[in-house]
Amino acid sequence: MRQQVRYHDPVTLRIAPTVCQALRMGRPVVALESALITHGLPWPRNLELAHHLEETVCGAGAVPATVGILQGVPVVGLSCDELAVLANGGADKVSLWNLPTLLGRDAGTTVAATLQIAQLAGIRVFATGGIGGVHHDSHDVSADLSALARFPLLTVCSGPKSILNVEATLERLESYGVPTIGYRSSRLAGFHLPETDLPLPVRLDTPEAVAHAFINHLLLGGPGFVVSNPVSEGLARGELENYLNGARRDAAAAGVYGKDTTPFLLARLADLSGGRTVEVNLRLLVENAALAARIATSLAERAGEGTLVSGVLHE
Ligand code: PSU
Ligand code: MN
Repeated sequence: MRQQVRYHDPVTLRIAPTVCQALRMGRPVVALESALITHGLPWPRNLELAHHLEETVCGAGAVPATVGILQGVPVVGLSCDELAVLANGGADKVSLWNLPTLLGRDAGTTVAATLQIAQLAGIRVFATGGIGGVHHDSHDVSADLSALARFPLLTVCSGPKSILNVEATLERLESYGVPTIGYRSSRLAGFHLPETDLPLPVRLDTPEAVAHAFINHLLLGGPGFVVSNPVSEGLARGELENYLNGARRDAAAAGVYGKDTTPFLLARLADLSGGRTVEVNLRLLVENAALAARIATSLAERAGEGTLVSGVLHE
C-alpha cells in the first residue's frame, strides 16, 4: 500500500549508492532524464532504451544516474525496478512548475526538472535527445530553456526537437547566455536532421576541448551549457517536413495544448513515418549518452585545473 503523504513532509532527494560514491570520489557521472521514458517513446522500446542508455554510459567509463520521481520523491539513479515502474505507463510528466506538488505520484522528469534535481546532487553533465523550446504558432515555450539558463550543467543533445520553432529556440539560448557548442559541426543539429541551416558561435571537435570550455564557463559563473551533437544518420529534410506538417495539423484538429503537445507530436511523427522517427530518436539518444560520458570523463580528469584558471582571473 502506498505511504500516506502529509503536506508537511519535507522534500527529500534520494541518491543511489553507486551515484553517491562516484560523486564523492570525483568519478564521472552522467544524468539521464525520464520524461522520454514515460512520454517520449512507446512501450517496450522505452524501457529497453532506458537500459541501453545506462549501459552506454557505463561502457564509456562513467556512472549513469537516471533521474525520476517515485511516490513524490526525486530519485537520482533509478534502479531497474524503478525504471520499469516509470516505463509501464500511468506516470506523470514533471517540469519545474509542478515539481514540488506531486505528492506521492510517480513521474518522468523533463530536461528542466532533471537539470534542477541533478544540480542538487552535484552532477555536472546530462544527456538527452532534443531539448524543449519555442513551439510554433503559440505562446508555448518549454521550461527547458529557463532551466538551461539557471542550472550550471552541460547538456548534450541533438539540438531542439524538430517539432519546435528551431530558429526561435536558438535565439532564446543566445538571449539567456547559454553557450551552444557545435560538436564536430558549425551548424545547429536538428534532432531528426543531422544539421539545420543555423550557424553556431563555435565548433569544437573533441570531448577534451568541450570539457575545457565548460570549465571556463563555470569559472566565469555561467549557467547552462549546450553541446549540439548531430545524429550520425537522420531523415531527409523533405521527408521530415511532410511528417511535421501532418503532425501539426493533427495537433491543431485535436485541440492539444500544454504539456501534452510534445508527446502528442512525437507520437504522431512516429505513426506518420512508420516508426522511422523513433529509430532516429533512439540512435541520437545513444550517441548523446556516449558523448556525454566521454566529456564527463575528461571533466573528471581536469577537475584540478579550476584553481589554476581562477588564479589567473583573480591576478
Ligand atoms: N527528448 C527526446 N524525447 C522526449 C523529450 C526529449 O528525445 O520526449 C522530452 C524531454 O523530457 C523534454 C520534453 O524536456 O520532451 C519537453 O517537453 P515540453 O515541450 O512540454 O517542455
Ligand atoms: Mn510547453
